[in-house]
Amino acid sequence: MKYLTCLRTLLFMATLISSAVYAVAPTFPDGDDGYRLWLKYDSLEKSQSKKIHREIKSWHVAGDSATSAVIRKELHMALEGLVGGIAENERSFGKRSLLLATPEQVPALAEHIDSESLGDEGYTIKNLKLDGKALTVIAANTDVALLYGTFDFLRQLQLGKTPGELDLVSVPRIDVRTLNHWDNLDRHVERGYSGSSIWDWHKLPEYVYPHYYDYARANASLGINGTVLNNVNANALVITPHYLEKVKALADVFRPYGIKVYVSVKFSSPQLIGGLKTSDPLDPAVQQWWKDKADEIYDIIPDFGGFLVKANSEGQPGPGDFGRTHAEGANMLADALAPHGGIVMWRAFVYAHDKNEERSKQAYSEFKPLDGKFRKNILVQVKNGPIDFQPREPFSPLFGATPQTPMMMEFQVTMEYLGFSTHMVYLGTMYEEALQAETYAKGEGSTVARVVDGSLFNNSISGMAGVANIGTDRNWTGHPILQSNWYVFGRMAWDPDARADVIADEWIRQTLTREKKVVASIKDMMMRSREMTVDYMTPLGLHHLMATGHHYGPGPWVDNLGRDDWNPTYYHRADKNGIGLDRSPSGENAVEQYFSPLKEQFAKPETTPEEFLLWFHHLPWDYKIKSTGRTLWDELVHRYYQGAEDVKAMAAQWDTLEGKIDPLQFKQVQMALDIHVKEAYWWRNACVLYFQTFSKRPIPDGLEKPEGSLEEYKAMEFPYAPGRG
Ligand code: BDP
Repeated sequence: MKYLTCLRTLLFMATLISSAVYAVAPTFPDGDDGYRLWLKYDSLEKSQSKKIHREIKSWHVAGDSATSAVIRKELHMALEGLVGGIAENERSFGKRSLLLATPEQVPALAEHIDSESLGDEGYTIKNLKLDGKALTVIAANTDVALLYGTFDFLRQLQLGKTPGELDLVSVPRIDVRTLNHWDNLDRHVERGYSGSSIWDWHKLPEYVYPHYYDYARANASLGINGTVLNNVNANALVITPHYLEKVKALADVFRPYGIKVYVSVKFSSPQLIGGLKTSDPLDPAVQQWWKDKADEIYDIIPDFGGFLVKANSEGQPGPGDFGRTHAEGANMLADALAPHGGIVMWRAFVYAHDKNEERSKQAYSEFKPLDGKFRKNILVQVKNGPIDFQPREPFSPLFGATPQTPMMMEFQVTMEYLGFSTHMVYLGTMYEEALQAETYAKGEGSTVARVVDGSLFNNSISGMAGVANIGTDRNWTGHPILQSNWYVFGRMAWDPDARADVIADEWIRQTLTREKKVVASIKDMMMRSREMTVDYMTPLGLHHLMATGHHYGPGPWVDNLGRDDWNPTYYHRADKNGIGLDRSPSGENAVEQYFSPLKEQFAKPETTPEEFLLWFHHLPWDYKIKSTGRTLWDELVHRYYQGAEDVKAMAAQWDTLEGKIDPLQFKQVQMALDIHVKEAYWWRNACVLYFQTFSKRPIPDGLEKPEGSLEEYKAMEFPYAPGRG
């Protein structure tokens, strides 16, 4: 008995201890890990679900291609999740069913749709009667377009619609809609902040991960139809037989999803892997080598997309090494690919070593004179701004300047210059700003969007590329909200006139919550987030103030790099008189590259939009800022402070969402915001303290002193910051 009591006491104490341990043990919320992206298909509200069941009794996919199989699988999964499942009718379509078909598969459809205007990728979703049966129809000319229609249909359901209400036509405005992966063959991702490369090159071609399929689904859901698998700073090996087998394995996975594979090639490949003595594009042996290489590639991958090329830029080889032009280099590759239907995306991100021209002007100087000299299967790929993916830049003056050469837009989706994957910055507003900018190339209405979609100059091909932010992180992009940048890129590549707020809204409702107030709050944060970033990093048109190499954090003081135009001091030009880079006619005259009336507007500080003031002008510290009446110095400081405070307020706003969205997603964003706030203040303090050494003016009244000392900030080093080039 005594023994038993003793045992009981012991057991009791053990329970107490273990529950105490349990109580204090740190816990981490369970929840949604973000892997499903915006394709979650969680159950819809009862009333909506009932209505859907009333409207659709069964569904039928008429085709029998690999793509049709993908559509079936997606519909099964999605309808199961959204409304508890709807039966597939494998043989035909009955009354009140959802029918997915091309007019070839169901000829009676022909009179109901305008096939010609849909092209190969457009689709329509509408309600109509066929053989006396009321149907909801997703119709298109190809199975891939039907897949796009399927994803739109599912998106509409998730946005609260029911099939009976749908009546839409959607045709992509841009032909080539690609992601660019800056992924190396060793799986390091240049400027990648979401883990390693999702391509496991070593295990390919035999080992194919499920995430390759989910990657394809996600892209197809946005209409992205191409992927460039490897870094623009290319490794020549990617087109050797060993790697082509691996590329083929990925192409096979992606084909049913309408996604073509492309690779970045090194211009000197004939020498590096071909054993030739030169890579001169006018040398017949070199031309033959590329032709043979193209034949070899298309033998293995018949629908291979083509090449992306970074040439004569940042140390990469190119035609310039042999005294040839970019057009001569690009044409040689285009000629090799043309018989197979392939294209060349030739980058205009060039700034030559030997040129003494201000950097923002060089791409235009190089490419404008080549207009009309490129083959028909070439797109020149231009970054949105004339420098390099900065938080804010005016649009590149190449847009609109080359009527005979299609300019393909290149956006950065990964956040190299925008705080990596811990700053919560929605880039939709930045993309929209660039695409909606007026070039005035053919008078008013000549927006960048119309240059890029080819409609302004009637180009026969058009394209948009996004440098991917995707990696092996479970949530793909390292930060739940940054998935929206992949999403908005894809949606704007489909429709360059789409609006950032509409897209943010639809992304939130599919990914995070459908609760109105919560949606509104998250959208509000997303929509303001990029402007805050501009404020705490590079307000008033400042740019390229990031630290050296990794670009993590502020480094406005850096002035010792190999090239003048790699130094932040080159860009801000702060001195005792003022700050900013004079690109007006009295300075570098970069404004001359823009059409009137922009060139006149940008020529004078009074008519330059404030957000570009220091991009185009070097102004005295006492210069009066029109919108606020403050001096330039006071305004600069105010903006730095405002940006940091806005981020802090955003973090507090996020905190109010606890319990209102998935706990794990909430927590992940909250933790990232802790870093974001800290780093916004770091940017603010470091930049203000540094610029103060020139302005010699006090921190404006009412603002606290920046914490820390400039010396401390300058001494900070981050040898292991991710994503290095
Ligand atoms: C710069 C990046 C560098 C890229 C380069 C490019 O820092 O890693 O290689 O752009 O676009 O912004 O080629």
